[in-house]
Amino acid sequence: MLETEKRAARTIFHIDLDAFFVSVEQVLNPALQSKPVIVGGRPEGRGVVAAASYEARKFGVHAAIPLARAKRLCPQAIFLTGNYRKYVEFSLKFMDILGDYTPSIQPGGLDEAYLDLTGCENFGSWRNLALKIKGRIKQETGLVASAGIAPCKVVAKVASDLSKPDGLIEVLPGQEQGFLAPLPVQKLPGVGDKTGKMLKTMGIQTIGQLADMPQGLFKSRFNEGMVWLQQHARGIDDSPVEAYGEAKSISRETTFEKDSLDRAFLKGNLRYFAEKLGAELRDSDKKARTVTLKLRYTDFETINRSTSSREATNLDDTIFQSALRLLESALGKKYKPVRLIGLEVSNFTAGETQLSLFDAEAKRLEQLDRAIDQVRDKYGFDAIQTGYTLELKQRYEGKTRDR
Ligand code: TTP
Ligand code: MG
Repeated sequence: MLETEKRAARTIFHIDLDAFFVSVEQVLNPALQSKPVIVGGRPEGRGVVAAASYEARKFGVHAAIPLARAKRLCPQAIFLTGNYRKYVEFSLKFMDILGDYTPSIQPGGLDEAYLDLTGCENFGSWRNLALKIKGRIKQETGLVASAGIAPCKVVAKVASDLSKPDGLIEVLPGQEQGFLAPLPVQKLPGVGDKTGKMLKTMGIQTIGQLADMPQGLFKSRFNEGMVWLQQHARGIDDSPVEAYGEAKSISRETTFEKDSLDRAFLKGNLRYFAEKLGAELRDSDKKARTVTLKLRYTDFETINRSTSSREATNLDDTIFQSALRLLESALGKKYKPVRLIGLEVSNFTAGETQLSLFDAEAKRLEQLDRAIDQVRDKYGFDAIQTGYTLELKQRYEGKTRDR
């Protein structure tokens, strides 16, 4: 093999926990094991299924179907409301285990991650390493993971998905396209119901047919931005394993429908902004040294107050505490209602170089915040509430505009 070819070949693992929310419930309450269990809420409610055990899946129950329908399909199922905090705790343990094998980890949610193991010393086969990781996950968390090994991310993900439950599939370099070809096109990440139906009307049912579609025809049906889909269908995906992208925005502000003097309400808004800004900083792997509070009073007087610290941060709570101190000193004994409140973080440093990264507690908090970001990215900001934002939500639902 030529030197350049050797360098180009990568080893990517995709590891995804089986029936994650349900499995956590089963670990915490072994009486639920081997039973049809559904997390999402009461079947008489209006919600949808978040997770279903494999026993429940035999009856046709799966994520995103209405709970009422799940109840009709599987009347004997045990329905649970679920608890995100517990899932986040298990997720942290899971990610900690993965972190023992490489720093190059890209979480795709609470229960899945890509690992780039290219160039890592491996004294056995990749397969044995994956089995070892699966074994540790089982032993240390009680959860079952499935794994895909491939030279690129998309193939690794399809492989782990196909191997479920408790599976492991390795796709060797050169076998990517052949592995994908016979699979239904819906197995390819990015092909949802809509694209799947559209492809079906064109007679395309397998990933192989999508890969072989003449380029002109593909371009006539899909816009230029979709070229990657056909590349993926051919097992080609050069995207690196990377945790975080570029941040776009660093400030948040809201004009109230009704001017307010209620400090708990103002604090709730700041907590919400601190969580949003913290998430954006973590997302772009940045930390900020300066926090600025903006207040506009009922008479349009506008003030900006800043505080800077030597140590940069991307933690929700650190940003929030700075904002609170600024709010207290800005309001003082003033009793002038506020019509606009805003928060900004600035004075960035790149995340890696910060001392706090070596501080175990700060790192743990950061991981927790990141895990919460993942759930919110997938299922909406409301999926997880802290005490402050919950109060804000209850007081103020639908009345604030956040830009
Ligand atoms: P998934 O990994 O998609 O599903 P899963 O872990 O339940 O099952 P498996 O991987 O074995 O197919 O999602 C992880 C968790 O995310 C899932 O346990 C619950 C949550 N989730 C939702 O809340 N709503 C959803 O629509 C989906 C798909 C997942
Ligand atoms: Mg899963």
